[in-house]
Amino acid sequence: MNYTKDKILEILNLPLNDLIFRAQTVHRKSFKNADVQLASLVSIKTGSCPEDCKYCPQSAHFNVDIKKEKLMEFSDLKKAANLAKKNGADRFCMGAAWKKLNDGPQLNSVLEMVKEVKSLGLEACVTLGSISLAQAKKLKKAGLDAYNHNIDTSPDFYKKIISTRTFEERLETIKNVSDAGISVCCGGIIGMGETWEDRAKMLEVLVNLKPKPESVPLNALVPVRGTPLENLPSVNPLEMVRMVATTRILLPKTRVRLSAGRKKFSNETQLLCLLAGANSIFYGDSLLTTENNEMDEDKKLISEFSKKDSLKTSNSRL
Ligand code: SAM
Ligand code: DTB
Ligand code: SF4
Repeated sequence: MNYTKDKILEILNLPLNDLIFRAQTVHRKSFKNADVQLASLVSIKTGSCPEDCKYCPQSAHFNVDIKKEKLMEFSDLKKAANLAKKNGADRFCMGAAWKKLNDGPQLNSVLEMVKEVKSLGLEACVTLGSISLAQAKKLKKAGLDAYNHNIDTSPDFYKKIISTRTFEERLETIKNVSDAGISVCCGGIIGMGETWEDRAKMLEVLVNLKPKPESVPLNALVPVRGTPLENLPSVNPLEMVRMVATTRILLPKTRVRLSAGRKKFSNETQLLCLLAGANSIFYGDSLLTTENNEMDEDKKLISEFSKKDSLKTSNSRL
C-alpha cells in the first residue's frame, strides 16, 4: 500500500471507533499474543550535548537542572542491566547525549556494554547520535539488535526544533544502521506545536523507510523547565491514541512503543493506547533524565490488559 500524506491524514481523522477497530483488526493479524514488550532505559552519558533540540533537557544550549554525567562505568552498567533483567525487562536500551559516536575508547566501551547486555539474554538497543556504516557494523558484530534514532517530527517542522543538524543527516544514520543489518527503532514526539499535517508527514517518512522500522517509539513531549518548550500544554491523550492507531495501521508488524510522557496519562488512556495497537512501553522508574511510571503500576496495568479471569479479582464476586 502506498501511503501519501493525505491518505495518512484521512486515517488520523477517522471517527475514533472506526480508527480503533481498523487498528485492532490489523494488530490481531500480525501479533497473535497480546504481549507488551518491556524496554528498560538507562542513560549511559548524561547532559552537555552540543545539539540544540528544543525539547531536550540534555542540550548544553539550555539551562536545565540535571545532573550531568560522564560515560557510565562498566560495573554500573552491569548492575543496571542485571536489575532490568531481574525486574522482567525484555529489552535494554542505552542512551548517550552525544551528537555523534567517536571511534576509540567511546565506541569500545559501548561495544563491551552491548556484549554484556546480550550475555544476560536481553535484546540490546542503543541511541548514541550519528554513526557511520563502519561503526554500525562493529555494533552489529557485538550483538546489537536495534538502534534508536528518531526523526522526531516532519521534515519541515524539524527546522523549527533543531538547528544544529539536518533531517537528512538523521536519515543517513538510519541508512547506516539498516545497511549493517541492525533493526531500526525510529519514531518521534507529539506536542511540540506541530500541526496534524506535520504528524502525517512524519508518519509518511516512517512508513516509507526501507526496510520498515522494527519499532516506533511515540513520545508525548515532556515539557522540562529550562527548555524552550517548557510552557507548552500537555498532549491531549486521545491525540496519542490516534497516533498509535494510525501507526499500527501503517506499520502492521512494527512494535509501537508508548514512550515519554506516559506518566501524565491515566491508566485508561494507556489501556486505550494498548487497544489501539501499542505493544511496548519503556519500563523502569526513569527515562533518561525524567521520571517514568512505577514498575508495579505498569505490571498491574499490563495484567489488566492481557490476563485471563480478570473478573475473579474484581470486587463483585462471580
Ligand atoms: N542523542 C541521541 C539522539 O538524539 O538520537 C539519543 C538520545 S535522545 C534523548 C532520544 C530521543 O528522546 C529524542 O530523539 C526524542 O525523541 C526523545 N526525547 C528527548 N527529550 C524529550 C522530551 N522532553 N519529551 C519527549 N521526548 C523526548
Ligand atoms: C525515545 O524515543 N524515547 C526515549 C528513548 N527513545 C531513548 C527517551 C525519552 C527521553 C525523555 C526525556 C528524558 O528523560 O530526558
Ligand atoms: Fe542531544 Fe539527543 Fe538531546 Fe538532541 S535529543 S540534545 S541529540 S541528547
